[in-house]
Amino acid sequence: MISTHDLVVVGAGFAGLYTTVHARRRGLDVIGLEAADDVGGTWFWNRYPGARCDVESIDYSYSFDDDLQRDWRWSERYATQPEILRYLNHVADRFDIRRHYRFGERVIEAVWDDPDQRWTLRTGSGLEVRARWVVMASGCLSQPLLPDIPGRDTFAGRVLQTSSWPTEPVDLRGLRVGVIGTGSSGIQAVPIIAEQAVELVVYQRTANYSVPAFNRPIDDDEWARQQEGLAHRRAVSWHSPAGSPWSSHPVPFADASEDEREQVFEESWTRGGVLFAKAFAGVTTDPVVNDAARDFFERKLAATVSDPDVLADLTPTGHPLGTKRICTDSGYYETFALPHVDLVNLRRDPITGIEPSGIRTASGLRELDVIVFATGFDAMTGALTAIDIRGREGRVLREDWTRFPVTHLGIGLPGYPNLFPLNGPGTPSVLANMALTSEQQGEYALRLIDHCLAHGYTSAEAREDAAQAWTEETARVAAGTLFAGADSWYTGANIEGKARGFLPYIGGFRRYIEHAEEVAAEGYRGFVLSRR
Ligand code: NA7
Repeated sequence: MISTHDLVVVGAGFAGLYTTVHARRRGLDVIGLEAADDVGGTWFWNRYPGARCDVESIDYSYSFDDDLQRDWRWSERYATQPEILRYLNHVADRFDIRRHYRFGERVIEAVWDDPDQRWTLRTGSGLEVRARWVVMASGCLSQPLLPDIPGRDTFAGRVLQTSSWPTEPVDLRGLRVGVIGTGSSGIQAVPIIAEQAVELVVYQRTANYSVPAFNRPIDDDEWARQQEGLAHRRAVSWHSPAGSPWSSHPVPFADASEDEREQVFEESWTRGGVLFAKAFAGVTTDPVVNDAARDFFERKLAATVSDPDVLADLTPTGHPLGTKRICTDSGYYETFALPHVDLVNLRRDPITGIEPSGIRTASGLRELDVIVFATGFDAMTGALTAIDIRGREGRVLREDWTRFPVTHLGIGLPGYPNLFPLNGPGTPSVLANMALTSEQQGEYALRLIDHCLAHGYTSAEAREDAAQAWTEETARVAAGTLFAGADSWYTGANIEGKARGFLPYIGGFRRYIEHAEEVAAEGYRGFVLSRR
């Protein structure tokens, strides 16, 4: 039997849980649909060894409830996947939100009924729900990519994917393991897999920039200091370009002396991981500053990797530092000094196929017991285009988006009334702290719904021209950076045939909020609000 609700929230990760909690607080009849068997989103699926967030735990957590912030004690500076999953479970229990979700329900179809002004969603199991409003909190990196390597399905050993790692423990002790992919997931998993495997072969297509996390436990003193400064830290984060309290060195690179530059790079380096890209303001916009950061990185790498051939293979070329997300590692480069670990540079020695006994590259066959695919995602758009979304007048989202996703602030899609993606193309999302972007996005969608309910509107749909203008603005700000020139999942380049263009909004979290608030203050400018 089909059930009818005010709102459907698709997804039970950071954004979905926030939206469901706050929809309930408003008294909306909300149903959540989640493909996984439980809450957690990204942190439910990506439970590979070494999985850890690259944003500090104190920042990568909800800010909306002071008691929650005080009661939840993070144990490490960068939280592991199990700890973040425990946190999201705690949030679900604390706000009694699980009962509003149907788990194990993957949405496969969403159809707009214009006369009724409602969506009907259908899941793989055949469950159907109707609702006036739909929030798609289905994730930016949730549609895994499994490359179509010839013979992939003939492998006789075990195949694992970092993005859908089994829930039961995986024992790799004594096994020969191949890891394909050296993005954040591969780079985090490799050192841990190396501790178990008897042989480990890392297949690298593109060398990435990775900076040590300098992770550490948070002791009681540090925790007390963090709690004391938390209100200020949150306020700074909400007004920052990336939703975290860190900013670049106040003196421009050009005005800094050689010594000062070296000191600033060293300090940002020891701050850890992605924060290195913030050393100076111009790291990802000015080639001169970028080159200086790259030079510093290369010196650190050379001091870590002694074998000159391995060092050459691990040295990134072809994309400026920071234009693919800098990886945050714990002992990645050091792993290649171990006698049972080999690096295969696929640019020189490409994979020709997978066979029952292992992976064959141009230079020969490596026999393996396990292949781990750490090969990334159909980012930003994949979770939406995986669903057959049919809007007004028969529009089909996955067809519209073959050209490029055109959105008004990411939230509004012309042709698809009342369907609000969170953290989608045209939002800061993956370039900022997703815990805060999820709060901002969820709240914004709910306020738009509040506005409609208060005025008796039955639909809110982005206008074509507003969406076109925002998409052009997103491209314009990206063009002022070094990002647009790099092949990455930010630009759709990791998927053959995917429309190319910079997907997230890189103008900054705060600037995005200002744009969005202006739109709201003008009665949701750029949206057509109508009554039926
Ligand atoms: P990423 O960052 O997209 O990394 C995927 C990796 O897999 C990357 O090294 C790819 O090389 C590699 N890849 C993809 N397809 C192939 C094939 N066919 N052959 C060889 N290698 C391949 O995904 P992650 O899961 O690591 O991280 C995603 C985000 O999660 C990360 O940025 C954080 O924000 C959290 P390529 O670079 O495309 O040459």
